[in-house]
Amino acid sequence: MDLNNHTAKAALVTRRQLLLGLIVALLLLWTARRTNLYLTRRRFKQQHGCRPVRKRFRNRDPILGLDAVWGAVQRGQAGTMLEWLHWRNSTYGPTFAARMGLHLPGSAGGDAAVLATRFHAFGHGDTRTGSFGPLLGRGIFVSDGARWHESRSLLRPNFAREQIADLAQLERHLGLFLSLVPGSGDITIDLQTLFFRLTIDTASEFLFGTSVDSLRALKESGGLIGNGGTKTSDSAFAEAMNDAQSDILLRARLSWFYHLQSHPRGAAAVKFFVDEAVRQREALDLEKSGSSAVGEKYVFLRELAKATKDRKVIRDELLNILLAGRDTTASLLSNLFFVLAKRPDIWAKLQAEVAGLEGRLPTYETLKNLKYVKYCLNESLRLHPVVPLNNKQAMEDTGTVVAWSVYTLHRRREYYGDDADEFRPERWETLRPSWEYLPFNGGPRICVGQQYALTEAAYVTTRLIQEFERIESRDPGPWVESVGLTVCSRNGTKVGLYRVSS
Ligand code: HEM
Ligand SMILES: *[C@@H]1O[C@H](CO)[C@@H](O)[C@H](O)[C@H]1NC(C)=O
Ligand SMILES: *[C@@H]1O[C@H](CO)[C@@H](O)[C@H](O)[C@H]1NC(C)=O
Ligand SMILES: CC(=O)N[C@H]1CO[C@H](CO)[C@@H](O)[C@@H]1O
Repeated sequence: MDLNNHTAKAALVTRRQLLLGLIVALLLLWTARRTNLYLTRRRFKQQHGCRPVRKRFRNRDPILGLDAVWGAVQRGQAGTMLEWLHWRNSTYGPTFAARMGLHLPGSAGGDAAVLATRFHAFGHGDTRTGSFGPLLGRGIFVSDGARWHESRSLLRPNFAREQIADLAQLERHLGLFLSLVPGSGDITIDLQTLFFRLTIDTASEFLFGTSVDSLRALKESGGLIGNGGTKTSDSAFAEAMNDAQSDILLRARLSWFYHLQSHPRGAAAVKFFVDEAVRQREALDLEKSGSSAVGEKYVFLRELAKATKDRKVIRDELLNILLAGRDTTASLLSNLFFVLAKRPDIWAKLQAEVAGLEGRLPTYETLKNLKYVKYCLNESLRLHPVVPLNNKQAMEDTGTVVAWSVYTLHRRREYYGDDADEFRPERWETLRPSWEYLPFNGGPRICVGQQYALTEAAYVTTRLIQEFERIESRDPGPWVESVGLTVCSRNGTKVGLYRVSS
């Protein structure tokens, strides 16, 4: 009995000592790591002559920065997140440090070092794999280094000039689009819904060789009838895509807390995509058409399936590129038409320019001459950049996350003048910006779809101007952001369109 008690006490003492030892060891380890990081950062600053970030956002929660995470989620829902970040710039100056769920984002600035000159030193690190990983796996958006390089090389030939210049398939989808728009102005429609379908239809055909044909599905289900464009039915594909995206978003905002968030809808959506990818792969095996014939189109999906048998890799890559191809161009068009519907003066100038085509369908070459159309696209991407926020993580040494707001950068008065907050396409007559205009990012990871996107947006804009003589906004309020993976209009693009009377 006594002996037992004694051993129990001894065990207790050793356990206590063990625990204490463990705590001391952890503290030492932590101190060593902090010291090492501190020294690395100091050496880096000396080598590169860095000036300190003087301004620091005053977090109410200085340790985890939960106030900033909560602020972002709340303002995201209210449609005022970008303005909030913008306000932080005017209070704290263009570069500042802040805590946000263990990450340290700053704000707008000249990002040439992060994007170009010191490209290899920065990557996406773990800032993306966490939130994007479950949907996007290891595709082009999420990967760095050799993996990224491989993805990019496989994708690039799809965007060769002669492939982009082939506008016939775009016109086919646009025909369906037009057939869904009532031409008698008094019916209000939401152009944004239609733009999202148009771009997924064209991007899937352009990259996979087969269109998901969501506009056709909409048409067959009875179309988009009046009253602000209520969705009557939705194709499974578009629905799954939406689900999966809201899931990524929530987790991107929650920063590392994404671990706590379950995502049943996202998982279901992923399964849908895996099935689709597998089916495509099997069809390819059946065809057995080894090498593509000379002059045949480069179809990313086919080349990818040739390059790998790994279904997970195929899945990841397809999802990445679909995500990139759908929302971006659709958001640009939605934002632009939201403004056009309220600006008859700009609409009239566009009409005057497009009249030069004398009713012919635009071609890749004739589109190039439509300067004012391009000014409008550039101006929309400046004032309402569809990818408004971005970040990278230092891979080599300091581990710091650098985040910047393109939205804020594009509104800086020292670059764009006192009317920076106004939509004024004419400013592009003289504007030649470099690192202060980054709608497509810059450096080696610049958007691979830039020319394709601008061509598609210019084509669609031109065609709508040819088809409709008047556009009327049915939205009394100003443009309000909806920050998803891209930024579009929170209230959609509610308009009445009057067909040209022939
Ligand atoms: C107005 C339309 C578009 C805008 C504003 C835009 C913008 C951007 C931006 C800012 C990035 C960099 C994102 C990052 O930090 O990783 C990016 C990357 C990318 N974009 Fe676009 N994009 C547009 C359209 C498209 C389209 C239509 C496609 C494909 C069909 C596409 C494919 C890609 C791909 C694959 C990347 C990743 C490139 C890489 O990491 O090497 N984009 N885009
Ligand atoms: C639109 O912006 C791009 C990128 O800065 C620029 O190269 C181009 O010249 C601009 N287009 C027009 C028509 O101003
Ligand atoms: C959104 O659009 C509807 C018309 O469809 C309009 O009644 C409403 O006021 C708009 N909301 C805002 C915030 O502008
Ligand atoms: C858009 C905007 O307000 N940018 C401001 C950010 O902060 C710097 C420094 O205070 C100003 O010069 C910019 O105009």
